Amino acid sequence: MATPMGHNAAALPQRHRFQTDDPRLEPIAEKVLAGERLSFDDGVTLYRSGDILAVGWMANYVREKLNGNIAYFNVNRHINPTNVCVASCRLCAFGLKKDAPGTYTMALEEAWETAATGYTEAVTEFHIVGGLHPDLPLEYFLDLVSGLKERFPQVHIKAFTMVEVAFLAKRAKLSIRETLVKMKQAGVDSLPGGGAEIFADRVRHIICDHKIDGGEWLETAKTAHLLGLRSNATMLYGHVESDEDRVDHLLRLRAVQDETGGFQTFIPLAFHPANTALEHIPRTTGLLDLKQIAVGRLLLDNFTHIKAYWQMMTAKIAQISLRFGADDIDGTVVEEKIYHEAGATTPQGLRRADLIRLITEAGREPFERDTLYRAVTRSEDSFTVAV
Ligand code: V47
Repeated sequence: MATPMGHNAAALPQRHRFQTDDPRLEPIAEKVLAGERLSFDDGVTLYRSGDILAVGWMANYVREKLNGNIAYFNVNRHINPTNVCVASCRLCAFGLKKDAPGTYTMALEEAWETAATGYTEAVTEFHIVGGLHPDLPLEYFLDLVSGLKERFPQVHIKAFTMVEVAFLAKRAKLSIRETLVKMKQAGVDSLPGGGAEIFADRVRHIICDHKIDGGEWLETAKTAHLLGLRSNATMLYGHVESDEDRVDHLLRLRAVQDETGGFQTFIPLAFHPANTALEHIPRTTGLLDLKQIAVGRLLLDNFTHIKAYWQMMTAKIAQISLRFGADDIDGTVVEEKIYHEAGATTPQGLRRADLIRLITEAGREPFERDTLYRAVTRSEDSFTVAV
């Protein structure tokens, strides 16, 4: 699958002034400057180094080589059709058991109305994910998507994590491939990157025991890619995982990307402990958040984009991360629920102008993209996507 680049006009002169007080980073920097692939041990060394500026410098070097001075954003809306979930993931504050107080499930009309709210900003993407509902059949989700396509034909539908796909396939007694084919026919254009968490079994048993395992997540992603559906990939960090677990996760993503080329963006997600069964774990620090972006950029040499999801890491850290390896800060989002149930204090949405200010102030060039990283050009309230 070709990566939609080609608008890399703002290439910057590369700076070759690597400096560090950590001698273990010297051989890694040599590899980075020579464009060589980093190893498992290099990844662990990067995580363990205290020289965040040197790690960030290397990541920024790669980021500018791939994406010049551009920083991407989009105008999107999240829709979470239900918070009812059969899984009891310790990491999650969003999903609830069917009969618990506070559950909701949108009727189709309600989901379509939610999509229309705030549409005046000319949304180019609906991001749709939700709980694993025991009673909602695959048809509900197919009708939800085809109804959205009918009403908003120009909006890209990025829907259903690999975990939801696998769950719905099982319920419908279909293969993963058959389920994805039906989703694609209904109007799903790509898949979000959620549910990956950390692939290592030891960690999955603790934080999300009821989800598909890491191998199944990767196989589902591969199947989607082979059907021509691109997807994102995430990693949830800052809970019970080790540096080795993080590196293992990144290298397993890199291996699939070598095979399919179907991942668009890597998005590290900081664990938010409030209201979860892991509430005793402290929140991640700004330093770890930046390190995560940088190490992701350095190890995932076959991913074009690294996203600093501002909702998760705060707009302040997302802005700084544009100099630590990130080239994308996600979108307007409009109505985030998953992180806000888990104690996020960021606003539930930002306006287009806010995103542009964050990027410009970081000395980057704002580039409004659609989900496939094509340019969106606007005139007053209409917009077109340049293909
Ligand atoms: O899969 C759930 C994570 C993910 C918590 O693809 C939590 O463009 C932290 O995947 N603390 C959903 N994280 C969000 C997601 C995403 C977000 C933005 C863009 C894209 C994309 C994907 O959030 C879940 C899980 O990994 N999550 N609960 C929590 N308490």
